[in-house]
Amino acid sequence: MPSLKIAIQKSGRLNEKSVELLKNCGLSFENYKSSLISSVANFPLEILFLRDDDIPEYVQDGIADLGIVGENVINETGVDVHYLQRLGFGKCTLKIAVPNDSVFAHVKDLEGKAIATSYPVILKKFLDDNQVNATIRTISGSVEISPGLGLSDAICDIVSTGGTLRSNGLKPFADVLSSEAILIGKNGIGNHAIVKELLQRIQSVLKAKE
Ligand code: PRT
Ligand code: ZN
Repeated sequence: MPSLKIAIQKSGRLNEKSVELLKNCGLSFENYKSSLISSVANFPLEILFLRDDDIPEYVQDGIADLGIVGENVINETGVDVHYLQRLGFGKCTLKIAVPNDSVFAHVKDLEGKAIATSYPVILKKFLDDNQVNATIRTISGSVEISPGLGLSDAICDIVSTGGTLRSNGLKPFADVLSSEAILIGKNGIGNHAIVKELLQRIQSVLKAKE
């Protein structure tokens, strides 16, 4: 049988858990070292190691058949892909946060304010849904320091423990999106025999963890 391709994160917060999940499914392969692609010795699958931001589009365009990536990244890229399985790791929440001393009480209080984020698409939708007009300042990293620098009145960023917010004098203000790692597939791939077999194995691994 010709093999399928699954894209996972090359390094970062989702890499280890993605590799562990596939290994727990009985797949035998080398984790990313220098090559960006590994073949699985005992299953018709190849593993592509990519930046997480590229995974949704690779799957949408069919360069990879499957992918493991955070829901936040899927929503931000706005791709048309199929959700095959929620994976229960990489859990986090995209939140709006404000300086500890700020007096904002309602989302409406963000009207006319500047919000820094790496998630302009998701934030825009949230603000529109709440009928709030605010300036979105898109920055690619270190979003948490922008209120302290006078660049924004609030931020919208991923929070897990909340430690980063606290150490930057910020407090959570509104939840925008809950996220976890998702197994996605290109449209129509769900009925493929290899995908069905992999899904079955993933579901038993997840069940054993319950
Ligand atoms: O290199 P590449 O582009 O592949 O990776 P990346 O640097 O863009 O992403 P990475 O590895 O940091 O995160 C991958 C995915 O993990 C994210 O897209 C989320 O789906 C998920 N995830 C889970 C998180 C966190 N938890 C998290 N805490 N992603 C980021 N953070 C960051 C957050 O941005 C903030 O700076 O951690 C900080 C906050 O953490 P706490 O614990 O202090 O609240
Ligand atoms: Zn990334």
